[in-house]
Amino acid sequence: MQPEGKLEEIGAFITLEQFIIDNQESVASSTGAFSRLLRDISVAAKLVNWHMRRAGIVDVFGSTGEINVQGEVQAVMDALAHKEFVRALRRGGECCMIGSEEHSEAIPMRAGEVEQGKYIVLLDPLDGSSNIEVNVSVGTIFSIYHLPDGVTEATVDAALQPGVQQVGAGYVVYGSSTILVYTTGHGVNGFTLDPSIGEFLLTHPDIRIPDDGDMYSINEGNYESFELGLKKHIKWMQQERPDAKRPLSTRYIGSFVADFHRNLLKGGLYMYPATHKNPSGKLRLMYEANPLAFIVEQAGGMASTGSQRIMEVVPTALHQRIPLFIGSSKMVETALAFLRGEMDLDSP
Ligand code: AFP
Repeated sequence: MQPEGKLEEIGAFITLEQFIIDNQESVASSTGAFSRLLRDISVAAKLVNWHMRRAGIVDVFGSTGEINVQGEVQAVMDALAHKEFVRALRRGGECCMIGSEEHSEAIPMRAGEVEQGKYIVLLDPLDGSSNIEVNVSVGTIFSIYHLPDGVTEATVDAALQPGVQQVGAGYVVYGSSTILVYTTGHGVNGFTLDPSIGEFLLTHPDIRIPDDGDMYSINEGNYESFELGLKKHIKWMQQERPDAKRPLSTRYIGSFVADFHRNLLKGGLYMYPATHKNPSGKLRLMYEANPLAFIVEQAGGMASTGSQRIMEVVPTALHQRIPLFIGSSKMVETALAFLRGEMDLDSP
């Protein structure tokens, strides 16, 4: 429960740890393993936050000189964030395998040991990292699956499950404050890190995304390579029709997780379609699109490839890219109607 007063009443907030325990107790068969996994993720997030808050003071800007699996320059902070999550999950023992944007292969956790964790974690340790040097919000995105029944070895094939099989998903935004938002399929809750006590506190209980919004997010620099339906949709959103609450505003940070978080709280539409440069879209299915699709659906919104529900896509590769239309349900539905040719510039 969020207290009515001001933040001085810190003790009245529920901590993430307490929230996790309370929810674990409501599941009779729970062994506590999943709760421990979430705790490990939150510990890693705090460590990444600590590194982020020192950026500019200590030398964590710039690149490692490595090119990551996406063919992108790896930032020092990308590598640090990857290391913190792998270390926390390895130490915790509940995770059998990690798939990370910063590592081409799946990373087995306790190879050869009889007792291994039963969860697979796929993550983008630091989304939007090209923005760090200019103090723009960045974030971590994670997706959690069970090791499938009967599977004893945590190989990449075990991780290639459609998004509907996620047992948990979440993200952290390292912004003006640091917030962790997650779902286990029973709604969406957000926890703000209180730096004075080092705890995530429940500040955004039961998040619901507005059905409609007045902001859209897309890299319009790619306009020439968009398909016709999308070009029309953008022009339609820009029309001067005050009676229909248009034109809409554009908001594009270039950190997907930050754009998504704003749209989740205020209503909006984020699109990264196929382009000439990225014919399959730019974002990654397994650790960007799926986890945020799970969250947006749990909050009452929608996520689509343009022709299919994101969470029903059967994955073929760990680092697979996918076109993405995600956000408020009315806005996603309108985008899809334009793509199908059912709406046009003269539509109301
Ligand atoms: P980086 O992590 O390399 O900064 O990429 C960020 C990202 O994957 C996503 O967070 C942004 O929304 C998207 O790329 C921005 O891509 P464009 O620069 O092509 O718009």
